[in-house]
Parts: sequence; structure tokens; C-alpha cells
Amino acid sequence: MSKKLAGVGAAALVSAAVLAPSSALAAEDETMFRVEVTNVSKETGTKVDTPQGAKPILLSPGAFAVYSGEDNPAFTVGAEATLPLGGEGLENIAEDGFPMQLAQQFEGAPMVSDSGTFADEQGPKKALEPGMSASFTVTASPGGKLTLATMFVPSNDAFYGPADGIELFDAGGEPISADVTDAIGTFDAGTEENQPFFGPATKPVQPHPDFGPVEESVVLPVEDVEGQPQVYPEVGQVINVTVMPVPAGGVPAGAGGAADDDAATTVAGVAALGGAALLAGMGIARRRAGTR
Ligand SMILES: [Ca+2]
Ligand SMILES: [Ca+2]
Ligand SMILES: [Ca+2]
Repeated sequence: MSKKLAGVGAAALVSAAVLAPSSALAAEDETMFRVEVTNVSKETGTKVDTPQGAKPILLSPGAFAVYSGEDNPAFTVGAEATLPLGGEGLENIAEDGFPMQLAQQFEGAPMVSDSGTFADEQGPKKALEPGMSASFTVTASPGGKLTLATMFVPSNDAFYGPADGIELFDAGGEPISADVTDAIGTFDAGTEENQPFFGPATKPVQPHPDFGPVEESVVLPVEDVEGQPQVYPEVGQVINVTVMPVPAGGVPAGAGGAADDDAATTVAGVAALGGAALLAGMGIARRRAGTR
């Protein structure tokens, strides 16, 4: 029996098994984590200076992955944005704030064990405005690391992400519960020439996605981009990322949003409700529908 389902009655187990594909049942050493990404620029009063005046900073819908090994599947500092997986997923996020292609690349990557997209709690395609947050759940085994990418808006091709990933377990193999913002950096994807934050090819000003002067460079920390100096806020003034384990059988508050189709979430949710309670609830719902 998996840890996640420990202590749950047999009826619930049967229901979970019926409702979820067997591959979604967690392995013995897996832990579910809730990850929360918050745009803290409202509480820190941070905006970006542009020739058109101070503008609020948004975080685009993002993509996330749990991976093992040394290669961060989202991006490699000093390498082209198409690496290490191939494809234009990172460029799609960094230039336009679209996470789907990178999420698809994650799904096919051998080092990735869990992946998906996240967006503002108001909707699956909503950017995180100042003061807003997104949350999602991942499952990982000891050694597993978390990566993610979300666009810094407004910009041509700037994004936030953890260059070396985020270790989800400590040296003793115990799940972390921590503010991991220190692992996040501000990067330039090297795919579009920079205009001072709000130029005609920046998001949200650009007339259509993938619009702007091509930059044939590599992923770099924004302070290392030569010839196009732009002053970005400190990371912690704009974004905050926390990771915490989800208790066995528990449903993380606020998790399981529309952008998160993690089947393991479904297993835990069913387990927490209890199979009998869930079926009873469905019965009540049917009866209510029948009396309308
Ligand atoms: Ca650039
Ligand atoms: Ca652009
Ligand atoms: Ca481009």
C-alpha cells in the first residue's frame, strides 16, 4: 500500500483504484508536495520603470517539472533556450507567457517524473497579477528536484526559474517544507532583443506572439546581458515560491486548480473524502438534480 493512502478504509481504496489509472498510484517512497507561487510585488510595492512610467509586474502562467539528475529540463544557463530538451517551449514562456509547449516537452523528457502548468487561481490562462498566487501539487521521490518557468511581464524575453532546480528532499531524505525563493533567478532567454521593458515588441504591447527582433544568444542571468542593460527588481521583491509536503490522505488547500491535472491529486482527494462518502455525495447530487 502506498504511503499516500495509508490509513484509508478499503472502500476508499477500491474507489481510488477505480477512478484513477493504476499508473497514478504513488510508489512507496513518493511524497506529494504543494507548491505555491505568489506575485508579491503588491505587498513590496515593486513596479518596473519604463519610458512610459512605472508599470505593474505580472507573472505569466508557468510550466513545472519534477526531475532527477543534473540536467534541469527547463533551461541551461549559458546554452540556447532550446536546450536541453529541444523545442521552443522556454521561448514561448519567456516571450509570450505561454506554458503549454514547455509542459509538452517535459512530458516527453526521460528525466521528468511529474509535470504540468500553473496559472492564477482565477483561471487556467490567467497571469498572476500583483498580490495573486498559483498553487499546484507534485509527487517526488528522494533525489527529486523541482523546476519551473514563468515570464516576467513586461519584457521581451525575461523569466523566473531555478537554474539548478529545487531539491525537494534534504540530505537525510526527508521532504522539505520551505520558502525556496532563494533558488529562483531572473533570466533572459536570449531569443529576443531587449527593449526597455515596454517597447513595441514586449509583452503585453506586442501585436502578436513571437513578435520582435530575434536575438541569437543564450540563457543568461539578466545582469550578464551585454549591451542591453535593464535594471530588474530583486527576485524576492516580485516572486515568492514555497514548497510543503501534503499530509498523507490530505487535500492541499487551494490545490488541484484547473491547470493541474495531476492524477495523483485525484487519488489523494478521493482518499481524503473516503470512497463511501464520495459515493454518498454523488447520490445526493443525483437526487438533487432529479428534484429540480
Ligand atoms: Ca533578450
Ligand atoms: Ca516579443
Ligand atoms: Ca522569438
